[in-house]
Amino acid sequence: MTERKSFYITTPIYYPSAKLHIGHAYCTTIADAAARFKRLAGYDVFFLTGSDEHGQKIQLKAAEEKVTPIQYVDRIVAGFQQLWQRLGISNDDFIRTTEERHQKVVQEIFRRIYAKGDIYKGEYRGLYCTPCESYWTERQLKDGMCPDCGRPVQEVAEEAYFFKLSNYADRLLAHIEANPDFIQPVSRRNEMINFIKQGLDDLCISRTSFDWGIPVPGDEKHVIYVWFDALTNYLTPIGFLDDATKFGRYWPADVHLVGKEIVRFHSIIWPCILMALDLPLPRKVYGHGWLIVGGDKMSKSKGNVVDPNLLIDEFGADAIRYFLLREIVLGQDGNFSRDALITRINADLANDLGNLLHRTLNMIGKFQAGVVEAAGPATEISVALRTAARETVAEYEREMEAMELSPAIKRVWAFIGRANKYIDETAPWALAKDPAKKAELATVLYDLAESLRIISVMIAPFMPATASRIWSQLGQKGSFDDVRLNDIKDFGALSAGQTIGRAEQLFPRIEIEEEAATAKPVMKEKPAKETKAEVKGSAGGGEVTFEDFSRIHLRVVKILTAEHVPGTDRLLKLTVDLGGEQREIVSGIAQHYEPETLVGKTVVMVVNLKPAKIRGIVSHGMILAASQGDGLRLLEVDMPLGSQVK
Ligand code: ME8
Repeated sequence: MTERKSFYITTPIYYPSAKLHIGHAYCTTIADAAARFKRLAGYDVFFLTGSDEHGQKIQLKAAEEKVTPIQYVDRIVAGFQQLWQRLGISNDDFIRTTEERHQKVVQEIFRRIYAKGDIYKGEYRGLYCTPCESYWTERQLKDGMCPDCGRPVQEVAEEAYFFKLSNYADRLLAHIEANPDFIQPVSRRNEMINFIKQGLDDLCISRTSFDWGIPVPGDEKHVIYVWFDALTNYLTPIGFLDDATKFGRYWPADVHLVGKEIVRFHSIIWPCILMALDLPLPRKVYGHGWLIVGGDKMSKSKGNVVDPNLLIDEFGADAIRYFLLREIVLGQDGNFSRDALITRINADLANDLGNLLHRTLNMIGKFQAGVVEAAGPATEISVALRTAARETVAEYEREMEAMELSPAIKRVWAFIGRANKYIDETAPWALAKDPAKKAELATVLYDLAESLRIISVMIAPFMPATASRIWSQLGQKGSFDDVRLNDIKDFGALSAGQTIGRAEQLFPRIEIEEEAATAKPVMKEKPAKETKAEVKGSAGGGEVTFEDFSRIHLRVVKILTAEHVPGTDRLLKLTVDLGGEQREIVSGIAQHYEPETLVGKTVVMVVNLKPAKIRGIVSHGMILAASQGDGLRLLEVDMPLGSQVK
């Protein structure tokens, strides 16, 4: 038996200095789609993500919260792991740099490179801002002062260990030039070549000014610099020190997927460390672009940080994954907006994909009593559809192998469009009326069910939960995990005689209704709309179960701006901060509050309310108020932004 080809892909290990945002989710989703595709293509895949937990910044954060550093990171990292689970991330391991297995690797690597003479003790000189506990270079200063707090800095010198990066610059340059695919995209590669050509200084790899890190072996007042510690994470879980077979199978890594700002660490420092260890270099460092929000870089101070957990609550993981992978071309920056997300969900998922599935299952149910019959003789139009399916699978494979995810998705959607058109062209409802056309009808319905089976496999890397839902609605047996790309290369592998499963809607349309200006988008005495829950037998009616209630997500938000909606006397347009993310909402409270008195109030908002268009403004939520008679007061609370109300 031939050994299966292996594929090792990594994401950056993220800092637990704050909660993860949609940019982190973007990177991890790309890596997940690539890993899932390779599994589908029959590779033996190892997919790694994790957390980068040491360093001064984390130590300061923990001190601010009056907990120990490990208590602090344990809490945040549990949130990382929960997010990845909710987003359907299929990582094979999760590396935390505070784990003992990692500490051993870092110290061993330090020892080996030191023994070789490529690490030496020297003096680190820098400009230090005591109140900020930060080192700066001359260039980073603002008017000679600390760029963070504006206070004077002092020149300090401290004993430190250095890695002889300079020893490896020529070999590295030769490697980059001989391997055009090593750094991608090409714009990043050119940047790196220019950077190396300017000359590489030796790298300071230890600190004595704080102690939240891995101690230098034999000189424990030093801790190892966070990047030296972090980069070596890629070796730890694949058995660098303890499992030579596993290590041989997965190293060198096939792809280190990273954001463009850290390509330099991965394509210069990391290869030099590996050369010093006499280890082969990774095959590829891929620098993806940044997600921007409303045309701006995400930042806490701008309040435009998008929380992926809230998006999953509202739209489900697969819709978010689809949007990120389809909308943004790998390697380029891309914009995230809720409106664009909703448009994609409605057009591509509810309409194109949802309708194809719904129409097909409906017709098999109605015209063939729910059993997919064997195809009759192929018609010209059927041959054309089958050819399109084969070509789509072949091109999809080529693009996915090249990590061209967005083009691959577009190709699958072109085929979904082709299959929808096939329904219109063949008009199965007309064929069903004519007994002489039974065989022709069987061909059409078989072709559609088989197309959907093929589509479900192709979308599995992007939308794993949706793929297996389609699979079971088609009545396919067995676990989706056993499906391989080879199973869809020949059109016609779907076995006839199978009973289809229960049809379920994949993606409900997100209605953005035009609401009348008299709409009451604040909660009055009673909820404006009852939930879909069945209301059983209570005298007052309107009883809801706890599950019904917990579907309503309430959070503490702060009102940032408030203004009248022109031409109305009841409506105000508000911008609110959910603790990072900003939303626009329309609220019918103008008769109770002057806009300027609202700014700064901390109130409660329903965050997963269906968006509604009111007077041309899309309102993404509803704030709660209590009212009696003509009086109305918002529910103000004294809790941190983003707190859940339950
Ligand atoms: O740099 N758009 O961790 P980090 C897209 N611990 N991707 C984004 C993004 C955005 N707006 N913001 C962040 C570190 N990312 C180090 C890495 S690796 C050995 C050590 C993604 O928490 C992107 O992949 O700052 C970026 O490179 C990474 O998160 C940085 O995460």
